[in-house]
Amino acid sequence: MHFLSLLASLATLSSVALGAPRSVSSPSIFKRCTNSADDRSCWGDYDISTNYYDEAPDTGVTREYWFNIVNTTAAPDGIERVVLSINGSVPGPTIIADWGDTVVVHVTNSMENNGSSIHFHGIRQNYTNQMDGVASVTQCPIAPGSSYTYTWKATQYGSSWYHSHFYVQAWDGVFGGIQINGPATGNYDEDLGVLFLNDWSHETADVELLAAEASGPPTLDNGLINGTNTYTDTDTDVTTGSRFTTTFTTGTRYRIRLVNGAADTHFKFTIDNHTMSVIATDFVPIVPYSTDVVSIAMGQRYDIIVTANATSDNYWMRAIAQTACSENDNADNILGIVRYSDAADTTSDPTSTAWSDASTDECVDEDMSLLVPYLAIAASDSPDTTTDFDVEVTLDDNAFLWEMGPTTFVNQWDYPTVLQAYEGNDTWGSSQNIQEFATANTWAYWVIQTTNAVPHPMHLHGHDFWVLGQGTGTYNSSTASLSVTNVPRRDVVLLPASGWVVIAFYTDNPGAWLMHCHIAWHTSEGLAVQILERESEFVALMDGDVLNSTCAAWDAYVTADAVVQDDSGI
Ligand SMILES: *[C@@H]1O[C@H](CO)[C@@H](O)[C@H](O)[C@H]1NC(C)=O
Ligand SMILES: *[C@@H]1O[C@H](CO)[C@@H](O)[C@H](O)[C@H]1NC(C)=O
Ligand SMILES: *[C@@H]1O[C@H](CO)[C@@H](O)[C@H](O)[C@H]1NC(C)=O
Ligand SMILES: *[C@@H]1O[C@H](CO)[C@@H](O)[C@H](O)[C@H]1NC(C)=O
Ligand SMILES: *[C@@H]1O[C@H](CO)[C@@H](O)[C@H](O)[C@H]1NC(C)=O
Ligand SMILES: *[C@@H]1O[C@H](CO)[C@@H](O)[C@H](O)[C@H]1NC(C)=O
Ligand SMILES: *[C@@H]1O[C@H](CO)[C@@H](O)[C@H](O)[C@H]1NC(C)=O
Ligand SMILES: *[C@@H]1O[C@H](CO)[C@@H](O)[C@H](O)[C@H]1NC(C)=O
Ligand SMILES: *[C@@H]1O[C@H](CO)[C@@H](O)[C@H](O)[C@H]1NC(C)=O
Ligand SMILES: *[C@@H]1O[C@H](CO)[C@@H](O)[C@H](O)[C@H]1NC(C)=O
Ligand SMILES: [Cu+2]
Repeated sequence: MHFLSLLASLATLSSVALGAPRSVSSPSIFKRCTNSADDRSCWGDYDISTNYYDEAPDTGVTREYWFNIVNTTAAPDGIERVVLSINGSVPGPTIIADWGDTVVVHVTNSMENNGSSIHFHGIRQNYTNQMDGVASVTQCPIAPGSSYTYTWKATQYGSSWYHSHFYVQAWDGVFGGIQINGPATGNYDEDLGVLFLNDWSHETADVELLAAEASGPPTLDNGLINGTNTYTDTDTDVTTGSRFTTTFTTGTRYRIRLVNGAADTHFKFTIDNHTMSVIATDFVPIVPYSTDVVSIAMGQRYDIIVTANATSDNYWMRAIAQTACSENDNADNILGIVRYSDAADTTSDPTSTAWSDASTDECVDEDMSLLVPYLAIAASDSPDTTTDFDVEVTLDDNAFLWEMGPTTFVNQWDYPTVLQAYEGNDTWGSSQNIQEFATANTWAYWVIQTTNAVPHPMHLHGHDFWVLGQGTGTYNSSTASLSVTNVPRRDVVLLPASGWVVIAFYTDNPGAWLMHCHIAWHTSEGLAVQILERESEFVALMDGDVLNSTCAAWDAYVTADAVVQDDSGI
């Protein structure tokens, strides 16, 4: 069935059922159902079957946040260092909204020596490209002392994060959670919120980037669970910091929203003696499946429900850094603690052991066959366009650079894609890696492959994509097994080491949208392309005053401080 006719039939069905258009808010007595611990599938006039690509509630509610990006110091694992952060905390404040709310975030850059921008990862930005927060693509960087207001509608629900999209600043601490309340495919009693899995260095990210450019991925010092962990100095044997700890009450079902916010670490997440039910991949609710361990690539999210049904005791929660694709000095010691409220001992460290299936060290996605979207939507089996991309590493002047398809991506901070489009300058530079899609509502297939033994978590802005296939070895279109029928939909997929992935997306959102590898160093080293989707339509939607004034402030800062751009711009 064609995508649009599927949408149309869903819309018809539901308006028949309701007897009134959805946009008219009705008294609660006419609502379909009430969301409760024993029925998380419903959401007032909407529910888990609503096609959220097509419609969303209109709550009329605005959630307003003020973010101040500051340069300060912090000691997440007891070792003090410079951090760049939102309001001094790492992770920053969580954005919490309901499905259908409007979110407004006023960002002020109070740092002295860096520009900034805030990207709301996975948020579709439906017809609001200028709110996507990518320096050099959707805006000029926010200059020190300047502000930028991001406004977007939560047309999806679920879990994600926001982070700086300027330089490697996100991995110095400029990030935080996004929780959008809505229906779910599994029932739970308590929502514990976003739980960040990060890697962490005792040097700032710019120092690690220089190391990565010169000699490949650096070995990071540690990892954090929701911004905290311990660290043992091997020279002095002194342990600093503390573990993330949460308390369980027997019988309670907890929802946890896992986010991999690492610079360069693939994690396996597991809680000793507890099985989890996985209910969402990125912003897509799925048919729940049970597992002891979930494999999570950078930028990905998995929502899980954990039932407190083990013997009352203390248990380790583990974010195991997979050394098959990066090095960490503390790979097996990135731990949190789950304490049962009625355990005999509520202060000692757990003595629990990991599930045996958590011990395989590998950088892979969860098995595609497990990630079945609850809302079944087939991709077209006859794409309007198919594009092939080879992902390769190159050496330029002894510095590592990456390319995806055409060449190494470089965009200019002071001349973002949207400004170039706004000025009607269609002379795109070759390093801008422009992929143009001028026509609305077409299907694009992208075949992305690599012969390097390095996996890359590929993230697309402005869209969920369908994962048609994923494998290792050389991609062969006549033998690869691809499917369009209710395959995983998400916004980050792992391109396997020495392997391939085929994705499909639908051109339903005008804008300049990035697709890039989410490994911090690879983003900076140019592993990206950008989609120019329905240019004349997005130009017509742009706010020229905001565009111009942000760039004018940036230009003044660059001139005064002699700022030189030395990365890809994103
Ligand atoms: C996305 O924006 C378009 C254009 O304004 C609108 O027609 C459509 O309903 C929006 N989609 C959702 C899910 O709100
Ligand atoms: C962040 O700090 C600003 C003041 O600099 C304050 O107005 C705002 O409420 C804080 N925001 C949050 C989310 O804590
Ligand atoms: C943060 O402050 C340190 C000094 O404490 C300074 O060296 C560094 O340049 C500052 N970084 C930014 C981004 O302003
Ligand atoms: C950002 O600030 C750091 C210091 O905190 C500095 O090393 C780096 O060069 C700055 N980057 C840019 C692009 O301004
Ligand atoms: C993780 O930290 C964020 C930000 O402080 C907070 O909102 C969230 O609730 C924490 N998650 C858990 C599971 O405690
Ligand atoms: C946890 O599970 C292990 C087997 O994986 C079992 O030996 C152990 O007794 C369990 N611990 C508790 C406290 O139930
Ligand atoms: C605990 O609950 C999970 C999820 O419902 C289930 O898979 C598991 O078998 C239960 N374990 C015990 C020990 O009852
Ligand atoms: C048009 O854009 C290209 C690529 O960004 C740039 O090199 C060129 O200077 C621009 N032309 C004008 C007239 O601004
Ligand atoms: C792809 O597979 C077909 C069928 O097995 C084979 O004939 C063809 O040589 C393969 N192509 C490549 C490039 O390996
Ligand atoms: C923005 O600046 C351009 C010149 O770069 C000018 O043509 C345009 O009118 C300005 N737009 C607004 C809304 O000020
Ligand atoms: Cu990469």
